[in-house]
Amino acid sequence: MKAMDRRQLLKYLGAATAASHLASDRSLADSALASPTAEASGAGIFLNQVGYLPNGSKQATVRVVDAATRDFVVRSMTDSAVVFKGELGPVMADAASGDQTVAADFSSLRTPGKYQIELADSSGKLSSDPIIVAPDAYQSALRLTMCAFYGQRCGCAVDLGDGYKHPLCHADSAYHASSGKSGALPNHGGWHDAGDYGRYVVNSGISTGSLLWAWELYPAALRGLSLAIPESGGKTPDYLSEVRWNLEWMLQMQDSDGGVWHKQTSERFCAFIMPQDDKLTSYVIGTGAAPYKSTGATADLASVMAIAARCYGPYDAAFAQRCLQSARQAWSWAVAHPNVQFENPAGVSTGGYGDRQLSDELGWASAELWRTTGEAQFEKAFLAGRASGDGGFSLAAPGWGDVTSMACWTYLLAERKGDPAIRARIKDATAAAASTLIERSRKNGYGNTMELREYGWGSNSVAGNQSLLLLIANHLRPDTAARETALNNLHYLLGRNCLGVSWVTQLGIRPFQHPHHRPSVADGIDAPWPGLLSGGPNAHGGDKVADAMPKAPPMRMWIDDQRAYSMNEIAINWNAPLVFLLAGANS
Ligand code: 9MR
Ligand code: ZN
Repeated sequence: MKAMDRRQLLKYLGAATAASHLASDRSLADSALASPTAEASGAGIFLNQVGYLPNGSKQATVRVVDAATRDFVVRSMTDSAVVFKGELGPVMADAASGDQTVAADFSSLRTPGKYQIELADSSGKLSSDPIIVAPDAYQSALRLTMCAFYGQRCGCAVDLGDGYKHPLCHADSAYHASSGKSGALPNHGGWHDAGDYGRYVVNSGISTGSLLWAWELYPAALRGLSLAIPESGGKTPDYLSEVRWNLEWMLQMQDSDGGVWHKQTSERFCAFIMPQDDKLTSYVIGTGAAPYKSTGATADLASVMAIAARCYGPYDAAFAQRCLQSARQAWSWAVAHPNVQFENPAGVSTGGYGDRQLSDELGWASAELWRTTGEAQFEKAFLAGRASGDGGFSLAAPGWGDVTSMACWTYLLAERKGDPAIRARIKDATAAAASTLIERSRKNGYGNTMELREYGWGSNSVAGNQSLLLLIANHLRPDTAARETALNNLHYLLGRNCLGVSWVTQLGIRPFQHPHHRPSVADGIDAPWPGLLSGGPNAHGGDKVADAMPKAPPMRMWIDDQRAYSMNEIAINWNAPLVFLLAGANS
């Protein structure tokens, strides 16, 4: 079937197309076209379309039409044998989706294979998408979501294979009047932030920070990861080489006084064109008034460079030293300028990442620098920040605007002593936050950890970052429930949701197709660029398409439409926690 015909047919069915060339052994016959779960309403069985680990918990959500249905079976797709018989859980009213749901738990099915859930209700027989149980179920997902960062590279030619490529882009850069400097500069590199071609230090900070944390926590899962990038084959692992591409750009955003400019973007967003066709000047943009650099960008750079100094030491000592030096200078600048907030200067309308609360960024920088160097001045600064208010001990999942928990966790993860009382409080607060999330997951029909108000812009990254919290909790105090709950969010993102969609391009049976992502729209290829996480449901509005949608329960406030940037954009800080989660799942 031609790609266009398939798309039209699936649109009719209310489903997204299965990506052809990465769909491995899953033919169209056993995917979207045949699946009853392709519908957004009515009876259906929803599960992780990528698969499950043999020893992990395994639950599917069944959307009920007939509450009298109590039993289900799992059948092997190899020889049709029934391998598991189970009883459905109690009927739940799931507020996030508005659905009546029951859970089908088949955790005790541990034998690798390909299966299907079957059940019969008054409307007839219902069977699920194919279920893969395999020890390496998440290997290719990890690779794909990390390769996506290579696809976001700016300032060089990119080739992901299968036609996903572009030549050198954004080679013309200059200081914007708002930066306090003028003239051209050779500032290339970094990752395009999202569906736009801007590069933003604050968002680069949380993204590279969580990726490097994954490296520190899960080296076994990441050391051997082969990404087919230009640096492959050298002595540095591909994973670190990819992250370094963005770090090198960040370093160039630092002024000689240690401060860091907030972003490098054009003055406005360009049209839906390929990056090499975007001829708008890429400006280093500042606050428009002295000191021109922002506290958020500077402190975030300090944090990330302090982490990088630890990670790259074994592979490139000179680079690690450069990172540490840059972190120290940035920290001093941020301490001297603790509250320079960023707002777009006149004539600039690209993304803001304008944080109003900057003490957590400073705390993170201090804690990372202490962890790397052991110097008392950094610990003192971190502890001083803990002394105010509740001391920041009600820990939440991190995000680009709130890195309190990163600061606290790094203090705890440090291989040096630290204040025992503070350490104990952080440990307890993390365990408390984790148990709240575990409880929520149990009560949610689709098993994720979000509460209703968290379905906002980039909600899928909230799920991802809550998993990061759960995995850190499990690392600090081994807790199977925390790990399993972290994976529940992975199941949600990859298909166990009320729309039956996989929110990662080219992954799973019904991956979404129309990200707000300029290369995916402009490249003339039907399927979008691979490995990209959609922002996900957003009940708060934020773009014309979203604002025009009829109100529905929050998980339903999503549409596979490239124009809906508040619901269906992709972004590096959304992929990063997903990579972290997949690294944890593979460990
Ligand atoms: O991820 C950001 C989200 O938290 C904000 O609510 C939103 C509006 O300010 O901006 C998001 O970030 C966007 C950035 O400003 C520009 N590049 C695309 C980002 C993702 O939509
Ligand atoms: Zn570019």
